[in-house]
Amino acid sequence: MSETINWYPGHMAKAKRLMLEDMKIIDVVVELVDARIPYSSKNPDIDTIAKGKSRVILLNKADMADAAVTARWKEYYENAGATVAAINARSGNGLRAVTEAIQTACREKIERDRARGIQNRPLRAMIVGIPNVGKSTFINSFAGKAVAKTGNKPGVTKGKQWIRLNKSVELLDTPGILWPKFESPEVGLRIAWIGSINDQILVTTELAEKLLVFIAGRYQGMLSEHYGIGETTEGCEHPGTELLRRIAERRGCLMKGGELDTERAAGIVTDEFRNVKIGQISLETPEDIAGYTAR
Ligand SMILES: Nc1nc2c(ncn2[C@@H]2O[C@H](COP(=O)(O)OP(=O)(O)OP(=O)(O)O)[C@@H](O)[C@H]2O)c(=O)[nH]1
Ligand SMILES: [Mg+2]
Repeated sequence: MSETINWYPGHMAKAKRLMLEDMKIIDVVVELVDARIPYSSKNPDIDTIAKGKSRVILLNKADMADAAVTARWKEYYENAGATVAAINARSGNGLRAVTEAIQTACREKIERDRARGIQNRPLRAMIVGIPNVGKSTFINSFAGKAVAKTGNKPGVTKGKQWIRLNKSVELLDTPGILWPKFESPEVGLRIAWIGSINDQILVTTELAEKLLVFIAGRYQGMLSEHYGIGETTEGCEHPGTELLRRIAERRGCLMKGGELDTERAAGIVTDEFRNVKIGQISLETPEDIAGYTAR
């Protein structure tokens, strides 16, 4: 992995062009971000694409994040004037608030229609977000049936797809897109941690080591509780490597010659983090992004 992770294949540039074209017939843009990284998973390009449109921000996968931090993010975006809801698209938790959020965001438009004598024209919502954030899962839960394809890896949805929810709302599912250049290595790192960048282009051990250092620093006691390892790395030149080695030892990750298989341990850490086995972890707070461009 180079200093800055970058992943912007051609199909994402194309998807972005198509989204711009569709914007003409869209009433509201529903933006899904990952509740564990509500800033880093928010595509700055959407601000340009959705210019002038009503917006709703959904903090998805709230079940995986630290609830106290999610509450602060909700407040953060509300203070910035957005309509926000924290949800779990998989279980359907929080979805009832979404209908209301969409109606609130579209209130002006509904009133305009009414003034012109247009009645019951369905609201058209475009569902956008980075790869693997849960767009298709959200659509299925919201629709109450499996209409969109989902999967736990980035790039499942290939083209756009309209889904008619009921008489009053139509949804457009879109492929997940990233942007050409992440503003900092941290943003790229966080997006990689949650699994929105194809793992094949990343170095698992480096990602896992950095994740362990983050968790040991911010969620003290969590690693020792889950892995039964000591967390102090005072005096260690490479704290992340040290933590990963301790986990490899505890989990019996050994290579043929008896050496520690840290690559296998890194795979375990990544999987267990992404399956919320280690704990509910938020990877950034509003303070962490102070000094970054607002979005
Ligand atoms: N725990 C949890 N898992 C979720 C939630 N929402 C989605 N997922 C899981 O996240 C993975 C990705 O979901 P998708 O709906 O395919 O994501 P997508 O945004 O459509 O992804 P692309 O089409 O690749 O851009 C799946 O394994 C879902 O089951 C949630 O709220 N909580
Ligand atoms: Mg999808």
